[in-house]
Amino acid sequence: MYTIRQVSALTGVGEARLRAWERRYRVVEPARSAGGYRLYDEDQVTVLREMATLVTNGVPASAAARVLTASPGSDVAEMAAQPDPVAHESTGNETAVAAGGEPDLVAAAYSLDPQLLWSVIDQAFHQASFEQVVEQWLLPQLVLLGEAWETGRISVAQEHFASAGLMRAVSAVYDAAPRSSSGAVVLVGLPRGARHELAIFCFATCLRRLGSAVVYLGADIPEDAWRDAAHRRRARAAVIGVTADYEVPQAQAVADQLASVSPPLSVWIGGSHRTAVHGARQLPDSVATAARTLHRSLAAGDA
Ligand code: B12
Repeated sequence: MYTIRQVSALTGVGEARLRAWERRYRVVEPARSAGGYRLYDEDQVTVLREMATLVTNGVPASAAARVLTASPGSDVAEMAAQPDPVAHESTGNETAVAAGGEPDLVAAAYSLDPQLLWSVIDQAFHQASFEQVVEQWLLPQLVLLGEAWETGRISVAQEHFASAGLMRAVSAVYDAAPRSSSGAVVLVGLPRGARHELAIFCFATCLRRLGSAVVYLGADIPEDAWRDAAHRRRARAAVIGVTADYEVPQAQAVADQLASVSPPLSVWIGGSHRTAVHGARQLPDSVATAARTLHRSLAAGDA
C-alpha cells in the first residue's frame, strides 16, 4: 500500500489534486490507516497514473474520470464527449450550495454572482474548523478551479473572481485570530514576482491561530525588502512559499539573501516546488501540519 505522498511522487500529481479527484470524481477510494491516513493499492495508483496522462493530454478531469470509471463495454468516446458538469451546476444557485453536497467553488466562479460565491464560501467555512476547511475544501477546490481555467471551462475573470472571494474570507479569519505581541516574530510571504498567495496566507492564518507572532508580508516581495523586514523586526524565522516552477529562482534568491541576516533567523520553505530551493528548511505539504511544525520548533527554541 502507498501513502498519498508516495502516490504523488509516483504519478507526478500534487497531493491536493489527488484529494480533489477523489472527492469530486470518485476515481479511487483509498483505504484508511488506523490513524485515518489514505492508503492506495497498485490498481488505484494505475488509475491515477492514467487520469494524470489524460489530463496532461488536455482531457478535462471530469471527462477523464468518466472514462476511467466507466463499466466495461460502455462507449468511452461518447462518455468523454458528454457536457461537463459545470454547465449544469451553474444553472441555479441551489446546485452550487446543495444540501449534503460539497459547496462548489467552480460553479460559483462560473456564475459571477457575488451572493452565490459568498454563500458557497460561507457554507464551506461553517462546516468545520478553519484548518479542516482549508485542507479538505479550500485547497482541493482551488485545484479544481485551476483545472477549469486550464481547460477553458471558466475564464480568467471567473477564476480571479473566486480567488478574490477566498482571499477576503481567509482575511476575516486571519484578522479574528489573536494578535501575539510577544514571542518570536515569523515573517511569511512570497518572493518577487510571485502572486499565488492563497495557500501561504492560509498557512499564516493557521500559524497565527496557534499563537505565533506572524508578520504576513503578502505577495511579490523583493529579496532586499525581505532582508530589511527581517532586520527591522529582528525576526526569528521566515517562511517563503513557492507554488509554481518559475518561482523557484526568486524563492532561492530570498533564501540566499536571508542566510546572511544578523541576528540570524531560520528560513523555511513551503509549497509544491519547495524541494528545488536549497538552504531552507522544508515544511510539509499540509498547511495546518506545517503551521504546527513551525510553532513547535519556535516553542522548543529550535527555529
Ligand atoms: C488561484 C490561482 C491564481 C491566482 C492567485 C490568487 C491568489 N491571491 O493567490 C492568480 C490569478 C493571481 C494566478 C495568476 C497566475 N497563475 Co495561477 N493559479 C491559481 C490556482 C488555481 C490555485 C493556486 C494555489 O493557490 N495553489 C495552492 C494549492 C491549491 O496547490 P499546491 O500548489 O499544490 O500547494 C499545496 C501544497 O504545496 C501547499 N502549499 C502551497 N503553498 C504553500 C506554502 C507553505 C508555506 C506551505 C507550508 C504549504 C503550501 O498547499 C497545497 C496543499 O496540498 C493554480 C492551480 C493549482 N493547481 O494550484 C493556478 C496555477 C498555479 N497558476 C498558474 C499560472 C500559469 C498562472 C499565471 C502565470 C497565469 C497568467 N498567465 O497570468 C499567473 C502568474 C501570477 C504570478 N506572477 O505569480 C499555473 C502554474 C503552472 C506552473 N508552471 O507551475 C497553475 C498550476 C495553473 C495551471 N494548471 O496551469 N493564479
